[in-house]
Amino acid sequence: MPTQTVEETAEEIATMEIRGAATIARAAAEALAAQARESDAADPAAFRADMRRAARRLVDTRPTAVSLPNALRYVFEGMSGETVDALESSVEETVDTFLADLESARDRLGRIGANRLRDGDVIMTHCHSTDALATVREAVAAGKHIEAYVKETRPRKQGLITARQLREMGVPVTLIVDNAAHRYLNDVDHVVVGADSIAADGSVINKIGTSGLAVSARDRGTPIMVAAQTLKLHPGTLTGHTVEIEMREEDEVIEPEEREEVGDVEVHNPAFDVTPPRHVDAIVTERGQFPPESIVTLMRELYGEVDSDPWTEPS
Ligand code: RUB
Repeated sequence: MPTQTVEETAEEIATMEIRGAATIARAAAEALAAQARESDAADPAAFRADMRRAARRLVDTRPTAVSLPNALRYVFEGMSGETVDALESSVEETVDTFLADLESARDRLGRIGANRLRDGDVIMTHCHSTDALATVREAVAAGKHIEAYVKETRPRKQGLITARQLREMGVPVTLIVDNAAHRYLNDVDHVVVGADSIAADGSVINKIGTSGLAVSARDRGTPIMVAAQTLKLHPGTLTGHTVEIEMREEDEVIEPEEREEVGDVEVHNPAFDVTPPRHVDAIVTERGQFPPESIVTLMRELYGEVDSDPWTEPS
């Protein structure tokens, strides 16, 4: 297991060297394990306080992907013991289980999502999602020929990562700028995207531009599949909390020299948007596929009502 510190991981999540909801969750859990291993706490209370501090640092990095707090909560639920050694082992074991679950959920979800894809289908993607790509990987593994239109995904161009990974699977790829999506949707059988969070009403929070793509897909009659393991379900939305949309730096949108030429304008750079459930055909999870409106039942079963975080107590 890598021994990256909490601070290093937090920095890399904030700067998006580590990005994508599932990858962020994995890195955060690994960072908690590293914190546990390296703890020099003198007693269990000090150990728990260190873990709470570490979790707060990690959760403060980016606000939108609920997979991050869900991963931390999973580790805190598994933390038990009356001595520092016992606590440390429990964290390490819980993190190992979490990482194994994460992978098997993605693979299972991939197999379920692949059932929706037929031999010869053309998909369109937005951003880069490991869960969305898992569905294509499984479809290809089942011998289906899949082709893809890949949206570039301004401003960070995660579409290039998707394009490369699809090519590695042998999928023919056509890269398009975001504005060309509507133009090509007539040739597309499925829009396939991931999610950072899914709200109790079935709204999907994903990379900015997903909602526009979903509206265009509806207009063209193209089904939209959201591939999201249950780690992306946002239990806070059961009790009325909203999902915070991250606003990022304007430098991602406009270079400082361009900025000087343009003059005095505001630049807004929201990283995510909300796609209402009526624009989504299916949410595919490792527990099966769901119409968005029914996802609340699964959310309640898996998480119950979560109204406080185990790392919020002062230390
Ligand atoms: C990534 C993004 C992805 C989801 C799902 O945004 O919106 O679609 O996180 O990814 P960013 P995964 O690049 O800003 O982190 O399926 O890998 O969890």
